[in-house]
Amino acid sequence: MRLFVALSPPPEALAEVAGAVGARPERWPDLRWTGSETWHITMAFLGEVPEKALPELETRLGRAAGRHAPMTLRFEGAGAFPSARRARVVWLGLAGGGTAISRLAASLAAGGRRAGAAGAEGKPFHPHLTLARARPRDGLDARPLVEELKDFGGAPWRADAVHLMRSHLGPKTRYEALESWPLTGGG
Ligand code: 3AM
Repeated sequence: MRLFVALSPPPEALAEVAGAVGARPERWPDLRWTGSETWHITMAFLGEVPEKALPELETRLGRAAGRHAPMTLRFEGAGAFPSARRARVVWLGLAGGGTAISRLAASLAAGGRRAGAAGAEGKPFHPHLTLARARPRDGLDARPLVEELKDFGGAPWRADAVHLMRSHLGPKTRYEALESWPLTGGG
């Protein structure tokens, strides 16, 4: 099964994001916009994981979560991967986590690796919420869109748990939360 670990922003924070996105999906029909019901912050991509690895994976992820403290985050700014000029992914940024959010992500990825989940090696962690993806593989010029979204700043919200998510790929990708662990460390 295809798995990743994510933060789930609270509904109020996601409502602000929806407000910021507004009617832009209609103006940018060449992008595949993510549905608000799928919005999350990916902390660690685990890739294909055999079902038999799940118990150990869950133990390790729970242990990692238990070593980190809750964080106060807010949505801020926007950008695109790999660049706004040839965007493949358009995103909103996340602020307030300092180094704690990267340390949590590294801990979760390490827990995944120890349980045999190969994940994504080498990519620097850049917390974001994916708003849209380009259809063509060579990307799309999203500079005006990123420019419009980049001044967005949301209210602070508390990230106090991580969730193990399963991707059900298809014409409309669906995510299923398999397990959650509170962030109970002292920071
Ligand atoms: O939450 P976002 O959209 O940023 O892009 C995929 C998505 O991230 C990412 O994992 C999340 C859940 O699917 N993802 C998919 N394949 C990936 C890969 N090979 C990947 N991240 C890194 N390497």
